[in-house]
Amino acid sequence: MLNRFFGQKPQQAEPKKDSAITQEHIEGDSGSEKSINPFKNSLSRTRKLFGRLGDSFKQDNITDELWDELEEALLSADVGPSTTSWLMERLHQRVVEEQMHTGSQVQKALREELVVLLGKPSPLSFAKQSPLTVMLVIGVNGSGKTTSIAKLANRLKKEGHNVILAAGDTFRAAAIDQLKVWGERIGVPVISQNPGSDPGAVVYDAIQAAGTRGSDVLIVDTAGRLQTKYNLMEELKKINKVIQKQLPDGPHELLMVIDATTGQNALLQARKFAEDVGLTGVVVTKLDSTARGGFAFAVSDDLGIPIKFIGTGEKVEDLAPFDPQSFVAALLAQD
Ligand SMILES: Nc1nc2c(ncn2[C@@H]2O[C@H](COP(=O)(O)OP(=O)(O)O)[C@@H](O)[C@H]2O)c(=O)[nH]1
Ligand SMILES: [Mg+2]
Repeated sequence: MLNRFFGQKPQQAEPKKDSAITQEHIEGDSGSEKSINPFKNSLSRTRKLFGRLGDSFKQDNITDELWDELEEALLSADVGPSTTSWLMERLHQRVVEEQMHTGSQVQKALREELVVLLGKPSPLSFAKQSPLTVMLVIGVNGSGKTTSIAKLANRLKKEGHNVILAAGDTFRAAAIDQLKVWGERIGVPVISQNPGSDPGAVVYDAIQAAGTRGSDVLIVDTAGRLQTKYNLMEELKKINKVIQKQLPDGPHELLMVIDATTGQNALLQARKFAEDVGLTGVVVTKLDSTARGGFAFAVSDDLGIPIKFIGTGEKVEDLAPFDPQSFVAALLAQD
């Protein structure tokens, strides 16, 4: 038991107590922040799980009930068994070391540890040498790839980028059409070929088109089908080669879209991609339709790949750059 309380997570640096996390930052519950915190609405289902802890956090002693309720909330929110047990150990350890004796002290420590787990905000990387930044977007079918690409393109366009899209999911005619419809809606050109054509050829065309049109960002949609005859990883490596032949420093982002409602299962696949093709970031979608918002902590902790964006709904503007402090504030807000 003692061991459990003082266990150290392997390969995890001791969280720095002097990190620039102020209570004000973490609370994030002031009037103005409330209206702009993009995670507030989408985390409402998950927040309910933590809401039950409200009474225990108000106690002037640290009860067994608090620990039980906290563990249950973390597991129900899909923080995952390994990250949950690490957090519980870490908090027990801090209670002893810092001689905490009230529920609100534990609550404050929880907020701090959750923010530390999520790491620093990680913005998109853009090409430093080549005039074109290429972002490859991968993920299983239905995870929200195409929708997230449209949201991202719309966002980058609004920021002043000249964006072009490549319909690299050539397996399904509907997937090509879907991207085209989005392209028209947001006013961004889509380069495509017939269904069944080689995704590498589509990407080659798109890079050429980007040059002609003066585009500075190319976002590539890819197939998400996994079956024995079709090796997604090999296909991805081929696309990578096509890009690198023309842009040696590309692709500049390899983003994996993960549906939060599928939870921990998706981590297995993500880990494989992280190892084999070098993911640079994760987009977690459908946070709004699940109580598994704690999944974000498992992604950061288990995968060690930064979350770059969160999908907060089905509309084109429902994509928020990931900000750990606002995320935790929204998760633990008391209303
Ligand atoms: N509620 C919600 N739905 C989403 C989100 N992102 C995508 N979707 C929906 O998920 C479904 C599949 O999305 P799609 O982009 O076609 O997935 P793809 O097969 O990976 O390209 C669509 O109905 C989208 O509207 C999100 O953040 N929130
Ligand atoms: Mg798609």
